[in-house]
Amino acid sequence: MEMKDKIEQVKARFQEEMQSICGTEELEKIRVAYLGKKGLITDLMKNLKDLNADAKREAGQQINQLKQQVSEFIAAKSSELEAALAQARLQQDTRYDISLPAKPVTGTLHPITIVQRELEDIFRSMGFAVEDFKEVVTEYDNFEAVNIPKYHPARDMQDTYYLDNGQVLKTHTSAAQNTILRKYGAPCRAIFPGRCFRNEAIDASHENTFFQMEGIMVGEDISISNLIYFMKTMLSEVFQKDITVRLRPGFFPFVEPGFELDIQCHVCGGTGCPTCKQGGWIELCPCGMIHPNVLTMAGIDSEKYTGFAFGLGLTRLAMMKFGIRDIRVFNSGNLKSLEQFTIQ
Ligand code: FA5
Repeated sequence: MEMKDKIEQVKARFQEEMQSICGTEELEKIRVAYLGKKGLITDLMKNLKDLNADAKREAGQQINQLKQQVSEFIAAKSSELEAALAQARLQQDTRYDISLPAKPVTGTLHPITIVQRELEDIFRSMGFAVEDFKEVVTEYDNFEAVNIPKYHPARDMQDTYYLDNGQVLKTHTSAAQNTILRKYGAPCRAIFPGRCFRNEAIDASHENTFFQMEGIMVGEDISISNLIYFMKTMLSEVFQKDITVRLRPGFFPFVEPGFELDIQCHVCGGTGCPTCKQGGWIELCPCGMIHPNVLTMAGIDSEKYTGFAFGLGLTRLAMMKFGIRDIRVFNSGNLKSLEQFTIQ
């Protein structure tokens, strides 16, 4: 048989065989049968050596052409089969459905996070913005901006951690007052929960790392009645019942007048226990009318505007809400204790 005919024969056979291909494995077998080391096209190449120069050139070109056609055809068929396979897999595969809602995350929230979020919701519903603030702050923000000048004895009220760079670990959330007042101007209402640090001796109700939640409201006619209203609303929402509170005069350089709001100890019901140091009351929320100096330092006209501020002891509130007797539980990292609290 002439070389030309042999080539045509291989070509016709390939075209016929390709008609019935329906799988990638079959296609691979065909590829090996034609293009492999012992394949039909490779065989044709080997036969070239028996031809004279002219015939060799002509047949060589034809074989190369055939080889190229076969390679291209196989590549195209291979992509087609793979696409069909992927499509079939997608249709059968029921493992992924991106429209399904995510499974609930396992684990529990820390009791302070639970109370903090609850308070944020309560205050948001009363029109307060919720703000976050740094834990490392300047002395100015922590003291001067809230009317506690350098060398003022009031600095000793909070045993402060000083850093080498002159900054301090925030001793109270009041450190954010100046920044928040400047950010919103007057009128405004905002709360800003945060972690505070004091170099204190630790006992059942004192930690060196604890949480507070500051709140401020500034406007043209804000008075002590507004303050009492918001405190009462907040506490009755948190405890879902009327709770006994008392208001005592309290001194804080950044409020005038200043008060201490105590709540009756929830752990012992007011009879006295280590949590309330046998007194029956827990100091929970100092508050008062913002000192005019603080407003002025934040660029607010203190002749026109008044406001109240409070510094809720968030950690202590969580103790009362969940009946936790010892504050050290919160930072203990003891999951057995911490896992049991849920939103009520
Ligand atoms: C202050 O920190 C004031 N900045 C609060 C304030 C804000 C007053 C705005 C007026 C206006 P005091 O040091 O009392 O105040 O702390 C406030 C609350 O934080 C306390 O009532 C208490 O509930 C909580 N607290 C204070 N120290 C600790 C501590 N070591 N461990 C746990 N809670 C604490």
